Amino acid sequence: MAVNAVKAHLITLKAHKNRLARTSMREMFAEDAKRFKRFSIAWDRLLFDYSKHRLDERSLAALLDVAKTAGVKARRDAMFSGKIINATEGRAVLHTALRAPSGELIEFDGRNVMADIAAVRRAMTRFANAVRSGRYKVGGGAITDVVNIGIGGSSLGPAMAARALAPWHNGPKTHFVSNVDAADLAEVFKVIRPETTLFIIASKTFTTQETMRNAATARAWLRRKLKRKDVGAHFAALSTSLDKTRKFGIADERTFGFWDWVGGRYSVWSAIGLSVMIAIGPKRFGEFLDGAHEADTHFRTADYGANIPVVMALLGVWYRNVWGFETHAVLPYDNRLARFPAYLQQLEMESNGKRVMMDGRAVSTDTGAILWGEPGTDGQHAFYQLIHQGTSVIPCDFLIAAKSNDRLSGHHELLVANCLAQSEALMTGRTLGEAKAELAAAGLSAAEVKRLAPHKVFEGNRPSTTFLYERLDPKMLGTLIALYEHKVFVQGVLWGINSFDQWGVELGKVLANDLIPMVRGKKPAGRKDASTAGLLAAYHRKKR
Ligand code: G6Q
Repeated sequence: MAVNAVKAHLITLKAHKNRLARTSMREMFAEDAKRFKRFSIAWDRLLFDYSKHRLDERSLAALLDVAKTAGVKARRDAMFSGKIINATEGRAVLHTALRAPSGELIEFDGRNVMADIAAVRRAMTRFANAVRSGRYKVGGGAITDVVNIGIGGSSLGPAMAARALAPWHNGPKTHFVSNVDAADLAEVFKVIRPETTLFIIASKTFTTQETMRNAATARAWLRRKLKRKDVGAHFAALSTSLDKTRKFGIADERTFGFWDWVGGRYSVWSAIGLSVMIAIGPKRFGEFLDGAHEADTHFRTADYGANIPVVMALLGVWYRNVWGFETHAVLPYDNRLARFPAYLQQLEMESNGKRVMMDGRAVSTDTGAILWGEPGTDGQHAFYQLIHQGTSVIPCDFLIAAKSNDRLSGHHELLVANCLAQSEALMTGRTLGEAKAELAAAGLSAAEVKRLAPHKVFEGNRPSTTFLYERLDPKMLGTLIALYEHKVFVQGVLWGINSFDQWGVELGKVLANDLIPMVRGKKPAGRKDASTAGLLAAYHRKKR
């Protein structure tokens, strides 16, 4: 029977919350000179500072107890060793094998999966090198542009990573098309030349409606622009479904496989990463994998109290289930991590947006938080107002590099100062007395001070974590992603849910297929609800 370990500890955790509700972080920092040291983990190239949380040693110990009693270790070992932990789909969950050293023995179904992984990696490397060097030639010569066509897990990872690792790009330009909205592909068509473009069709199942539509449109576009016999060489495929890639007309030697034990949102480490490998080269792609493997080792070996993903998971549970905060913001002070929040949105919300436990019973506590975010400093000039003074408390993750990847002087110090200032302001706030004193010092009349002071008060005591890393390079990116992956995993175990299925996306797909003939005007709305039928009728009227 599935267990919700958080639920089992809720009374104890709430008692800690009630105790802590009477004090503020500001006071806790004043009382404890060692607070920063006590509540931060200095690991390898990364400092994880979680001292600005509503947490003391006793409440942290209570949270660590949840992890200890939830069976995290057993389930972690089951995942790493290839047990079928994705029970609703009958699958193992082995994305960690994709970044493990090739000498390791990891078995699934009586096969050493490491040999299969190495074979695909070699094929990807050969192809990536040939494309990058210009040895792979199409009608127009060497490839200048690579377009990854895929959606969800077959797009977000490579698109996010390609953007994050732009300073390492020394291959063809990369583009990502995911949306079935023609606008997505149309904009890319404007900037590529058919003669020198490679389309990578990334789809595990090779049936996804949006991807198949975009792939067919790309093929038709090439057929119009090139000689028909030349078109095939402009396609590669990333898929587990060889019969379907063949049917589409993509040669086996340009089809790179993966396995059903790689979940879509965990697939950037597999063949799905090919566009990134082509952009930055196999060596740098290897460093990306190494960074993730280091996080895997950390997750497997560090004590829970010094284990970054375990602490991340517990903080998430602490706020979601005990304090009742519904959302969580990820705020990278790293412009190239602009798509990181969107990537994490899928990772966390698709994995842990569940309402039943493994055994089908209702989960009885809240699960995955609503994750959102944008890069700082832009966000500061937009939505941070609500984070500072709104009525909702939003725990934040700040991410910042010590070293910039860009040589333009005078920027990075400002970026760092802004990042640190935000977490400081959220934590310390500004009391009414301080607000009044500041206004008085600025020369305002007593009446004006009284009128304006309430607006200038910052409640403070608002929680945040800061990830301070050396530099955003391929290895660091791999590490950061894997830390969040394991956070999600731990939370899934704590809530007793399956983080590796996504049935919630099915119904919309089924209904979209049902609606297509009605949208095309080939079938009446039939027994659709009045709103859907009304919208369809209005659509048909308006498009005339
Ligand atoms: C991820 C999901 C989902 C999936 C896409 C694309 O975990 O399963 O986002 O990646 O629906 O699926 P295909 O790769 O099969 O086209």
